[in-house]
Amino acid sequence: MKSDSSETIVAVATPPGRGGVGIVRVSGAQSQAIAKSITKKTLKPRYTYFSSFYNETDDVLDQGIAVFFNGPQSFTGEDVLELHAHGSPVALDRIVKSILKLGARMARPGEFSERAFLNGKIDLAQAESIADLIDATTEEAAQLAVHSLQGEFSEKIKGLIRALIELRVRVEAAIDFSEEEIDEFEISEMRNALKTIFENIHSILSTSKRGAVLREGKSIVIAGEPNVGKSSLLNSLCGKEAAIVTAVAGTTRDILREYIHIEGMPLHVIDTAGLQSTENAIEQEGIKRAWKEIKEADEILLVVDETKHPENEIQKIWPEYLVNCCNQPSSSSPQPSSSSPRRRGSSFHQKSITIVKNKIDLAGKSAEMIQHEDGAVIFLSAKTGEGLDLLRVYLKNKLMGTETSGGLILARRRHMDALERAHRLIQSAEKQLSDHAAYELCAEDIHQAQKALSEITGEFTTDDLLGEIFSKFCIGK
Ligand SMILES: Nc1nc2c(ncn2[C@@H]2O[C@H](COP(=O)(O)OP(=O)(O)OP(=O)(O)O)[C@@H](O)[C@H]2O)c(=O)[nH]1
Ligand SMILES: [Mg+2]
Repeated sequence: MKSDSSETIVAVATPPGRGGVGIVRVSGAQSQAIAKSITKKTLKPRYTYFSSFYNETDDVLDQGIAVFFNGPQSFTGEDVLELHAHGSPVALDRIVKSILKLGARMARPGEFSERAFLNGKIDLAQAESIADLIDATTEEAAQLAVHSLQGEFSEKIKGLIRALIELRVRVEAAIDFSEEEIDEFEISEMRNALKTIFENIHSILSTSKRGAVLREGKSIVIAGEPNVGKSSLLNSLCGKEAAIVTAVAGTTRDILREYIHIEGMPLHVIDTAGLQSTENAIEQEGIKRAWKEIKEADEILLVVDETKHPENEIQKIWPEYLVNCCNQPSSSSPQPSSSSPRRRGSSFHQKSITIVKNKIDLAGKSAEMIQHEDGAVIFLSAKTGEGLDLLRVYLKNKLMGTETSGGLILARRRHMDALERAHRLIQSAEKQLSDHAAYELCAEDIHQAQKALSEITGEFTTDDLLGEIFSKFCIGK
């Protein structure tokens, strides 16, 4: 696959708006001729020239630095011209218009990166990491994106693909022999190889899943009865008075969303209306919306007023949750929770709830965390801030693990889908080999697993997939 460099493309590569410098980027066969027209100079590749930028009627549009890169030694692998002008949207627009008149066309979103991929300068996972680096909102996410851009993630995938190809050759060699003719040792070697690959995929998947949290963030809903301090907790977590806090029960009606970071982990924190039976139509609507958020959240912080609810068990504090979210009977059912410990353990894993016992300053208690098999109970005061650090550390460890983010992979959903598919196929290949001695089917599973992994780096892709990936980039990338 190669890009069609006969079509020369142009776009402003710097963000819209005013700034010190604005860069116009051109890629394709006409780049050199365009450079000559705009600067009235013959640019030696990879040298910087201070120059005026002219239009077709020889008016000077701006002045700045011009650099010409000759393909394939350029970002896209084609001839590339960069004009570093002043960051004036109007001046940049005039330069782009002149270049369009010289025969270039406007670049589509992500087309520079797409050309770099098609010309083999970077693989697909690296191209995606450019977008991830640009979109990163935390230092950790930016660092992981740079690791992927440098090819660390791609190397892991390519290593797996090489191992799969090697194994497939061995399995295919066995197809032509009868079962008795195949050496036991050879079979056990193949099985071991499958096991190793399976474990490697598993480990990459697990670091990808944790890394994905850094890309996408998790959603945390703060729920509970009115007046327990939900909005106060939101405000303390995000460090500003985002939500209205009053002593009146039923203050919050609308859903309020704030984006925060805990040690580099992005979180969407959502404050909701207090849950209670009410005749008030506005509050009813707020409560309906609150339940919708509760059902969709990754995590729930159930806030409880410690001065009113000394219990720590969710069945006693929030029986409605069981009915609404877990299809379990509430604690008023004939089975008391204390007599059914097994049911307790299994039902709550459907949704992750952390109980926050608030207002410890009024209850005269100290900050504390109690860990249960179903989750944790954290005692804090949203008002004084005591115990908030316990909650932060707990959330960070729960959602991302206790290790540093260094070894994680900033994976995208499509990477994880491909890894999961490959994982299942390797499991099936192992079954074909061990249970049925079906070498042909085993080889086919290995082949499909190899194809799934090749989708990540882009060795095996469809035009639709490429279109979908690059269309999400901005113009100029
Ligand atoms: N002493 C003390 N008061 C608190 C604490 N947290 C909240 N409050 C007070 O409790 C009252 C209700 O707080 P909010 O944060 O508005 O409670 P809410 O759960 O959002 O209430 P609704 O929006 O009505 O559902 C306010 O007067 C807060 O100042 C706390 O930790 N200690
Ligand atoms: Mg509130």
